[in-house]
Amino acid sequence: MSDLFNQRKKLLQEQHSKLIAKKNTPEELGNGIYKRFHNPVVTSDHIPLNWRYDFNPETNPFLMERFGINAAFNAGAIKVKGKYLLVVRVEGNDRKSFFALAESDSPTEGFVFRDTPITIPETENPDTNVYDMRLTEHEDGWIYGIFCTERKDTRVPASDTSSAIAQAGILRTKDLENWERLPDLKTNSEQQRNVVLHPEFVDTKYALYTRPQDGFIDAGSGGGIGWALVDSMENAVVDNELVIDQRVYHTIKEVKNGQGPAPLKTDRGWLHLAHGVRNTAAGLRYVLYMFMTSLKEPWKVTHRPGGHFIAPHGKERVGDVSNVIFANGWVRDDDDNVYVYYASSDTRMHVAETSIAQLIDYVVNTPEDGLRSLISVETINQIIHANEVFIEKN
Ligand code: M1P
Repeated sequence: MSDLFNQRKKLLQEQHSKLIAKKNTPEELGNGIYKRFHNPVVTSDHIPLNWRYDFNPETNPFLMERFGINAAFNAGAIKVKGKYLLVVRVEGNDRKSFFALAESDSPTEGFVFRDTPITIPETENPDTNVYDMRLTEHEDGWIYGIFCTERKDTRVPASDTSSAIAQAGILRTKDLENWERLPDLKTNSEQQRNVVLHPEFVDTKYALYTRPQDGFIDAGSGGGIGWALVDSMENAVVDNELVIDQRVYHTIKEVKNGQGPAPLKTDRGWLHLAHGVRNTAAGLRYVLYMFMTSLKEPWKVTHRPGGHFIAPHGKERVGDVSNVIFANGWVRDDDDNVYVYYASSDTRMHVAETSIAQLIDYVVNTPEDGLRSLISVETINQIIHANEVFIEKN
């Protein structure tokens, strides 16, 4: 074994261990709604070294990376038996995404990947790419993982090597080790992404949040967060989709939107986290927003706080696909703290800490988007006026 090999091996292992052991601290002040943590919780550097390197000095004398990892982002999240579990979208340098489970005893640091990535069985129609799993602990006793399965659009001319069709793949598991692949969701929509299973039966049926769209990127005449009921998850067929949260002109969800993780049940209603997309001269901008739906009728929106909940900030703004915040996982802890696991710029995972009480307050008391500049000014004036008795002028 050469000195070079040994030196590199030692350094790689030291740096990896140091990264995993790194402490994470919350920002001091925050906005009162949540606190971001300073360090990302999972990055491509967290991926185990033995997935990336051949440690045989005979076959890899330079100790080169053999399978590069480009990004670790858009993770589904769940807490099981005291462990915080992230089903991370890991993307290789070859652009293919796959899922891998990282776990920790802490919600905010120390995430370690299990020994191997998750092997997702294919259907008779092989997936080219799989990503963005939403985990739902359903009252039927299964944990479902609904993800996007992407395949080449074979109807286009041979010269078109980028058109794709996205649909919803369905998995279920009891232990997060053994995953059963069910048939893909069937809908009348040309494309589907951001499909999420509601955790409870609704009128004895499974309920899904969908995102019908015409094209792979463009929502076209589709778009909006849809609501659909299916009889079974073993053969999930959607006949009707009702759009419950539309795209709206000159808002943070003007171009498209999509449900984040499964909603959280509270005594005031279902808390929803979603992403909204708008266009800018610098390209699309993805932010998170929230809304609340009725407990008894989860397809009816009761509260719509205006604007974004989390937007790209500081270093989060730059990455593989810059100016993107995306979330498909959160964990409600036993003490009603909530950990929002969000990805920045399709590159890395972060966490923000809040609570059910804060989220309800935010959703119920944040003014709705007035859709016109004048309404924004009137809303601020109302706040100023109401504050007059409480604070001195500055
Ligand atoms: O690149 C930003 C995001 O783009 C897609 O989101 P949407 O379906 O709303 O367009 C997804 O590919 C997502 O994974 C990605 O983070």
